[in-house]
Amino acid sequence: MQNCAKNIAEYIKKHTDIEVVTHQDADGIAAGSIAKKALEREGVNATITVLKQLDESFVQTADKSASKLYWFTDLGSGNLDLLTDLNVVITDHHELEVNDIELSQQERTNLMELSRVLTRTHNDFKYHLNPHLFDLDGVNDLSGAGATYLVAKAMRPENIDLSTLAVIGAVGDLQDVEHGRLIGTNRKILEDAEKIGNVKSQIDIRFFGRESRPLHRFLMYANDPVIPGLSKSESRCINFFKELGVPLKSGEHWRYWVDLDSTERKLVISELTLILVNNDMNPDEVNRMVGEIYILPNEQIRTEVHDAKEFATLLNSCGRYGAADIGIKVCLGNRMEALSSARKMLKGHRSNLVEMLKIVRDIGVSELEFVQYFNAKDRINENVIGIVTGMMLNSGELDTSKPLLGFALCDDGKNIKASVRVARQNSEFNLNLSDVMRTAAGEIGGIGGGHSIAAGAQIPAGEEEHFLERVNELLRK
Ligand SMILES: [Mn+2]
Repeated sequence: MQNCAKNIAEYIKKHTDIEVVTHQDADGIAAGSIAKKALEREGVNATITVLKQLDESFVQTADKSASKLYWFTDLGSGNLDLLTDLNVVITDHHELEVNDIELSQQERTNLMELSRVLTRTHNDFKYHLNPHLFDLDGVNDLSGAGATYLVAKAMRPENIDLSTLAVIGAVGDLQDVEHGRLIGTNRKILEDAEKIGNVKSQIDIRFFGRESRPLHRFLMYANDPVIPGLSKSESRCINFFKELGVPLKSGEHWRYWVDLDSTERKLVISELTLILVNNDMNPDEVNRMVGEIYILPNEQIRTEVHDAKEFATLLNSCGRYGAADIGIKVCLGNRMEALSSARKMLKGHRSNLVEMLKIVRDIGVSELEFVQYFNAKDRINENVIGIVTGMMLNSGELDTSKPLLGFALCDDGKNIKASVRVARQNSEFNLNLSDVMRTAAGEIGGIGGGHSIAAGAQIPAGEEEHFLERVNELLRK
């Protein structure tokens, strides 16, 4: 991968007219920011375009001249056939796809092989860095931001400081979840970030909100794992801390997890462990509670940007509300107005998500033999259907052995967005949802793709039932 990154870096340096095109989620925003900053250091003032997904409409209006270079970050690999007329480099981690063609497993392997060959020879996709091309996975090993960082680092050693954004991108794509820590290439990138003192990894409780939620609310929203008797009950969480003798307030102010000293933290963690064990939770589940977390020590404590996970959530909410530019500014170091606008969006995002979960409960989740689903129609926006599907599946309210699929009407009013997720607990799941989505959608004139455990599709409205039947069938197979 390093050689590939070096080739790409050299190729990029031959251009001055560069447009960075990236994905709108946290990983994509981090990836685009890495590219933007690296180019700035080469004296190139690149434009950034942020897309929900890459499709023909972008390519139709794109500049096809040889002097213009497009740097696709966190997208591109899934649409190789669209990009043949453009001068491109791609740093992505999504599965390789060719649109509108249904591939068998054998053909997919061939495509991978072909792409590897093209990467090594003089051809269209010589400048393509993707972990899948190196027999690594794009779920735990490397994110879009990480792939982009490898190229940035090859451009100039001082770009090592951009490793911080690569860690944020990886965590934003939940690449640390399965193992409770970053592994593989991500781990090497983390070492870079630690070496320069930008990130500090430590073992701690992994629930969300260590920096941003008062203690009792922090526990109340814990969902991975759910804590029997405490999750969702504010009063019981308050009592829990009272009984342990851990004060909820310091003077007038609520205390946050980061305010606890190490004795208090250990006390709480061992008590929570006891609760889980007493509720017959399996050891793997119990282990999920504690793991590696990533602190950004140069940022102000008790702000979202002090913790990689919270930083990523901040970026995600910017992206979801069409304000990726604000997220990019925060990535590039703005801690003033951009950060405060981003916070406003995060606040809106959270209350919006709580509303969305209520809507899903109201609609109800139906079951087929191998998949469960809900159809939100126009009640949930297509931009958040994926995150809502993931949250619902991990809420502790559903059977986690089957994937959950959510439908929402697209903004265009003509298509339906489908998002499918496998529960985090379901680590034995070894089917490729990206394949399932692409195949099922392809058969009814739609498109699909993504990752093995989180994927999506866009299909014509009215085809939901057909689509579901096919998904169920493919999962059965
Ligand atoms: Mn990504």
